[in-house]
Amino acid sequence: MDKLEMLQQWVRESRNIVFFGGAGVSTESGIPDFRSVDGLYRQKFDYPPEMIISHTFYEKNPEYFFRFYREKMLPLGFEPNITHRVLARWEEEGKLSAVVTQNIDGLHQKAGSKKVYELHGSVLRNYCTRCRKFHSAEFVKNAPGVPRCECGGIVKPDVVLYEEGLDQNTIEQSIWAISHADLLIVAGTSLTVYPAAGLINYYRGNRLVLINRDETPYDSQADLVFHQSLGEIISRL
Ligand code: CNA
Repeated sequence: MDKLEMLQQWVRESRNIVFFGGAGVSTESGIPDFRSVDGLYRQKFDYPPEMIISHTFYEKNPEYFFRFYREKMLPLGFEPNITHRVLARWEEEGKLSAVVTQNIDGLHQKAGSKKVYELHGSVLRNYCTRCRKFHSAEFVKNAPGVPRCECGGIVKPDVVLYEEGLDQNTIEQSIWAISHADLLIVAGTSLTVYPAAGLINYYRGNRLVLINRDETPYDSQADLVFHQSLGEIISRL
C-alpha cells in the first residue's frame, strides 16, 4: 500500500479528524504565505515584516503598520479552495471535529466549517480600542491612515501580533481537540511560529500526517509525510 492509499484508508476509518493548518492552506486561493520562496518574508520592506507586525511597532508607528497591514495582510475578496471545502464537508459528514488554524483570513468559515479555532485571530473582526465597537474589515481597508472609530479610538484588528498572547480559551479548546483526535492532519505550515506549532505535541495517537511543500522541524515525528501541494493530496481524499 503506498502512502496515499494509507492516508485514504485512515480518512475512511476516522470519526474524529482534527486538521491543523497554516498559511499554506490558503496559497491555493491566491493569498501568499510568509515563508515560501514567493512569500512575504522574501520581499523587501523598510523593516523586517516580523518587526512591523509586532505589538511594539504597532504602538510606535501605527501609520506604517496600517499601511503594511492593508497592503499585505488584509486578504479580502478571496474564495475558499478545495482544501477548505473538503474540510467543511468532512465536518458535515461527522468525520472531522475541528479545524485549528493559524490563518487570519476567515476562509474556513466561508467554506462552511463551523468548529474553527483561530489561534491568531481574524481580520474580519476589528474593535475600537476605546469603546470596543465592532468594525468590519472593509472599514479598516477603506479608512485613511490609522482607522479611527467615531469615538476617536483606534480600531485594532483582532489579529495576534508578535509579542501578544494568544486567547487562552482558544488554546484550551485546540488542545482538547488535538489530544482527542484519532487522525491529526497538519498541513500548509512551516511549524516555526510558537506557541501555535507546539500544540501538535498534544496529539496522542499514531496517525499524525504532515502535508507541506517544504520540510518542517516535525517531519521526523509524523507517521506519514507528503512534501506536495495540499490541494493535490486533499482532492484525492
Ligand atoms: P508559513 O511560515 O508562511 O509557512 C507556510 C508553509 O506552507 C510553508 O512551509 C510552505 O512550504 C507551505 N505551503 C505553501 N503553500 C502550500 C501548498 N499549496 N501546499 C502545501 N504546502 C504549502 O506560514 P505558517 O502558517 O506556518 O506561519 C504562521 C503565520 C503565518 C501565522 O501567524 C499566520 O497568521 C500567518 N499568515 C496567514 C495567512 C492567511 O491567513 N492566509 C497568510 C500569510 C501568513
